[in-house]
Amino acid sequence: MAIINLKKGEVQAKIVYYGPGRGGKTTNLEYIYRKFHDRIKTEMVTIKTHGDRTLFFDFLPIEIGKIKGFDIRIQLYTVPGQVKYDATRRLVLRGVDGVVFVADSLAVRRKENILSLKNLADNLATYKKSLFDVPMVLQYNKRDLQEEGIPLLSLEALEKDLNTRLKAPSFEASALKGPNVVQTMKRIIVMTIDSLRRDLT
Ligand SMILES: Nc1nc2c(ncn2[C@@H]2O[C@H](COP(=O)(O)OP(=O)(O)OP(=O)(O)O)[C@@H](O)[C@H]2O)c(=O)[nH]1
Ligand SMILES: [Mg+2]
Repeated sequence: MAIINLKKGEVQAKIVYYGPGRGGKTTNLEYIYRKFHDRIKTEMVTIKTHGDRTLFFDFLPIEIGKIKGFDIRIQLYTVPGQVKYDATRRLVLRGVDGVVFVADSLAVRRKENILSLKNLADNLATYKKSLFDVPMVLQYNKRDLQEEGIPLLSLEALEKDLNTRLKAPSFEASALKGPNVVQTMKRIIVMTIDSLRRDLT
């Protein structure tokens, strides 16, 4: 839940990166952390990893300055994507204001993307929310692997599988190399703040 302090003119919003295991959620936050180092006052918090698998969550707070007179603080989180950590995913989703769904473009991960989006819908439902009322951006990650000749899902296939009903803004990205990582984040921040503003008025 966003924390809105009218007296101090502060808004704090929670954005969660969700998606299948190994899809690149943690890599998104690592890229953002490197890129905006000067604006991020604390270290990126990575709570428990085994190898590069997230076991609990990552947390990255950023201050993005003023929008309409309000100081905006954004907290970025990632969930652990592995199927077995469902209880943790649900916990991290508590009070979410916006979601980035990071899909894995690898052709072999098609089913995992679809199941993870379904899992997001189920977990939002436990908080009486739906995919359709939480601001959401889709990111089709790992597009850089195209150059390596690795079979990827086409943009059309990803849109058909994941975005036919949602019709959310979507970005082809590479969390590893950087294209569209910041654009993804900016879009979800704008959508989230817009939706909070609507709630405020
Ligand atoms: N080539 C390429 N590799 C990527 C990209 N994004 C992530 N990876 C790699 O994919 C692996 C998994 O990335 P993570 O960011 O740890 O994935 P995650 O979604 O956080 O995974 P969980 O924590 O298990 O849910 C790592 O080896 C990353 O380096 C990308 O855009 N391109
Ligand atoms: Mg991770």
